[in-house]
Order: sequence, then C-alpha cells, then structure tokens
Amino acid sequence: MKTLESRIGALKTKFDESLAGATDAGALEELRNEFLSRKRGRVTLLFEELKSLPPEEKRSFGRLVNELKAHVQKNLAVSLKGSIRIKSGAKGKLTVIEDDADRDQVDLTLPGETLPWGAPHPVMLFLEEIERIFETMGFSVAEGPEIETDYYNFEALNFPPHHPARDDWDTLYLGENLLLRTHTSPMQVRVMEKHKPPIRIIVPGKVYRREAIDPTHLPMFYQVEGLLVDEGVTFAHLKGTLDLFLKRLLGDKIGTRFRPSFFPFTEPSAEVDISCLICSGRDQACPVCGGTGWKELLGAGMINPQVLKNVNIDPERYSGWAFGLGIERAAMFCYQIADMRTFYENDLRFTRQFFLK
Ligand code: 2NL
Repeated sequence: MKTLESRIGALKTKFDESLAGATDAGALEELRNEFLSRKRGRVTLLFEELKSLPPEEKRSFGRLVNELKAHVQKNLAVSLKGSIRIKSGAKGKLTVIEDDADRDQVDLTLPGETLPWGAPHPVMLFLEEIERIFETMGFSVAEGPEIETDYYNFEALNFPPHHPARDDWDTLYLGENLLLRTHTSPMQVRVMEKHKPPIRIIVPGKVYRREAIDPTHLPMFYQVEGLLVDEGVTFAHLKGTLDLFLKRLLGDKIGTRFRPSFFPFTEPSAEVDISCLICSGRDQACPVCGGTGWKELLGAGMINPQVLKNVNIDPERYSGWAFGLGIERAAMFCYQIADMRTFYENDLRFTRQFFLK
C-alpha cells in the first residue's frame, strides 16, 4: 500500500510541473482533462482503485486522494502565470479572466447588468417644441458661443460701459473682457452683423447668471431668444407672432397680455404675461399666479435703433422685434413643477415622466 501513497505523491509532483509549464488556456484545459476527466482522469482512476481497498485503508488513502483532487482543482483555478486567471464555470469548464483586479469577484458566467434607460430631458423636449413652432413660421435656429466678449454681451446691445443697467444682469466674468453670456442676444448680434435683412432667427442655449440657487433661480439655465428684422416691421407683428406662438405651445385657450417695461436693447419694451393655466383668474389664492390671473413669461420689444446701428443695419429703412424666454421657467409653469432644481438632479423617476407628453 506504500506504493499507492508514493504514487499519489508522484502524481502531485507531475501535476505541479505540468501546471508550471502550462502557458495558455488550452494547456490548462488539457491538464484538467488529464487529471479530472470523468472517465480516464488520473484522479478519477485513483478513486476507482479505492473501491477495492479494505475499509480501514480506504479511509486513510481516501483522504490522500481527496487532498490531491482539491490541490489539482485549486491550482487549476488560480493560474500561477502573471495576470492570466483561470476560473471554473458551472460545468467545470475553464475560462480565462484577464482582469487582474477583483480577481475573485468576476464571474463571466453571470448575465450582464442592465443599465437603466434614460429619457429625453424635459427642458430639451420643451425647447424642441419651441423650435418646431418657430420653424413652421419661417424662422431658422442659430447657436453661438457660451463664452462671450463684453462687446457682444453688453456694448453692442446698448449697455454703455459701467452703466447701472448692467446691474440687472449679474454676470460671471472670466477676466477683463471675457464673460459667460447672460443671454443669447450676443449670437443675434453676430447674425445681424453677418446677414442682411430679412432676418428671422431664434437662438436657444445655455446662459449664466451670478445667482444664489433657490427653487426659482439657477446660475445656469436655458434661454431662447427670437429676432425678426425687415422693412416695415411693427409692434403689431410682435404681438401677433408671440400670441400665436404661446397659443401653439400652451393651448388655444390661453390669453396674452403686454405690459410696458424697459430693456436697453429694445424700445419700446414689454413684459408678456399669459393667462393662468391653473385657475384662469378664478382663484384668489392660486399659488401659481397669486390670484392675479396672469403669469409673466417673457420679455420683448422693438429692437432699439442704436442696436441696429451697431450692426450696420440702417434703422431708417429697417425695423425689428425681439423677445427672450427662460425655458425652465416656462416648462415649470406648463408642467407645474414647483422647484427648478429638480431639472438638474438627474433623477430618472422625474425625467421619465415627460417622455410620453
Ligand atoms: C427677458 C428679456 C429679451 C431681447 C431679449 C434682444 C436681442 C437683440 C436685440 C434686441 Cl440682439 N433684443 N433680445 C429683447 C427683449 C427681451 O429678454 O426677460 N428674457 C428672459
């Protein structure tokens, strides 16, 4: 019986030597077959031999054969060659795992993880709807840089240097002359510089203000501005276009109201209200309109002749109108979202709700 013991020792040595020489997955698979194959594996045959031994020897040699089997399995599973790793799958089949990290956690036999599906962002859905409406009215969409010069963001728009009107646009400066645009008007100036009237554009994009974050203010938000320049353009065109736009966006039932206002770049200027979608003016305590029946949605006006002069368009021949609209604010009103910050928390439970609208 000593021979059985020494045969087990010799087999172990042979296995260790073969394993040291096995450099790829194929060689390791062969080694596994040689020792563990169900029919003719060397370890399997030892178990067959055990069956014919008397009970007391069966126990002691059985332990040795089991140890050999465990040794073979363990060392096949952990290849000693560099970062090439071997793992036994469900049927004992060997798989090479090339990733050295997490060596004992990776199980390639498990199905992959499914990533949650996203959805179009409500701000983008709203913006695309606005673009569609203006495109059907013959407007083009223009986009421009978010980093602008003082000239395009302020001076060309009739804000003289150091003029107090600038205080209404809390600006994030990037040095003496560069800043994050506070509106998308700079791009409209660029288009007017390059193109002769008639001009019909809308300019959507991100804008930046030095604001404290609260439920109705963010330091970055989306704006869309519109601009039309041609011969004979009047305030009536502005009223008609914005009224039609807002009815298409929010429904035929809403009414619009223009109130006098001031912007350096338009004259005359107006703030444009829409009738309250929630209470239509019937609820004195309406949390959305505060009981007034109206909600301010955009600013607009006839382009200041000085702005036209700045871009070499003759204000004696041409006139035009422009407007500006904050997208998040409008979407909040339309979808009745109480807190602007929810747009940018990336919670899919929020984002997915707008997909089907
Ligand atoms: C607001 C007000 C407005 C404009 C933007 C504009 C642009 C040029 C010339 C004249 Cl190049 N005007 N844009 C005009 C009136 C109002 O925005 O409250 N926006 C959220």
